[in-house]
Amino acid sequence: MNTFTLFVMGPAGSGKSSFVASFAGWLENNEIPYLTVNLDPAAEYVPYTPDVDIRAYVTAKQVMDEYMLGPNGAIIAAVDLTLNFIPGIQEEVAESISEGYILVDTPGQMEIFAFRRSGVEVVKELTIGQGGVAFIVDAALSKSPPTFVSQIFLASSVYYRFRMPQLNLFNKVDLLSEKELEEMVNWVREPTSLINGLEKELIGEEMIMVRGLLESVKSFLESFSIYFVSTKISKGLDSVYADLQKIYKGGEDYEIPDYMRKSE
Ligand SMILES: Nc1nc2c(ncn2[C@@H]2O[C@H](COP(=O)(O)OP(=O)(O)O)[C@@H](O)[C@H]2O)c(=O)[nH]1
Ligand SMILES: [Mg+2]
Repeated sequence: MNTFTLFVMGPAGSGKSSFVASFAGWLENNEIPYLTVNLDPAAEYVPYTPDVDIRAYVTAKQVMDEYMLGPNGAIIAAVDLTLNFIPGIQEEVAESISEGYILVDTPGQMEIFAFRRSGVEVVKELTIGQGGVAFIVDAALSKSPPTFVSQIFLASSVYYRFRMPQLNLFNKVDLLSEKELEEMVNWVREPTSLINGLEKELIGEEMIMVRGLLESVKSFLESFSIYFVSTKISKGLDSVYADLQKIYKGGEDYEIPDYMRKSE
């Protein structure tokens, strides 16, 4: 089937739902067929109208009342319960789209989705046609070398979990000064500058512990696609959309190493 299922993942509040809304708007303007799927059972508000919605099957609130769980336990249980509703969701999706994009918005708390077995199962079952991940983090929380590196670790852990083509977006660049953004862009272009910045903050033993890890950050930065965007002011999104289109058009013949290369 000529569809591209894009799973939008990232920490709570990084802008996953905003990205889905913004990409859906772009697809609409470009007359490219798409379908939006909300998989967040705890969402109270989403900035688009989901075509398929897990909340029609289960909500965190229902689970909280029914099983007398607290908010975190309820979200975990609701995400695990999602597996039971996969056939229904698959049917809804298949009935509504035969080509174009399936944009899947994932639960607010990424660890509940990305790092639990149910999340991996859901992704496997709901990938129709080509699959991919848009991993979104908050650029305003990544301004120093240590915080930037921790986001890269998060991105790589998601990559190793799902092993799908992954675009990594630093969102909310509208909250950065020009100088802060320039510095971040430079860390990606010249990972050595990031490593040097980090080394300055580390002392003796810490340095020995992380030296090997820094090498892996460097290779991640050298081989993965990283974008600096703002869904709020629609900045930097064109190259994300263009690269997604390349993956979509390439279909199954598209070789993973190619589309994971850094875009210049
Ligand atoms: N300043 C700024 N705020 C943003 C941007 N994208 C999203 N937000 C805000 O960040 C908050 C969380 O966004 P949301 O899309 O709900 O995040 P999610 O939890 O990852 O789905 C909301 O208040 C959004 O309005 C952006 O590019 N810039
Ligand atoms: Mg959301």
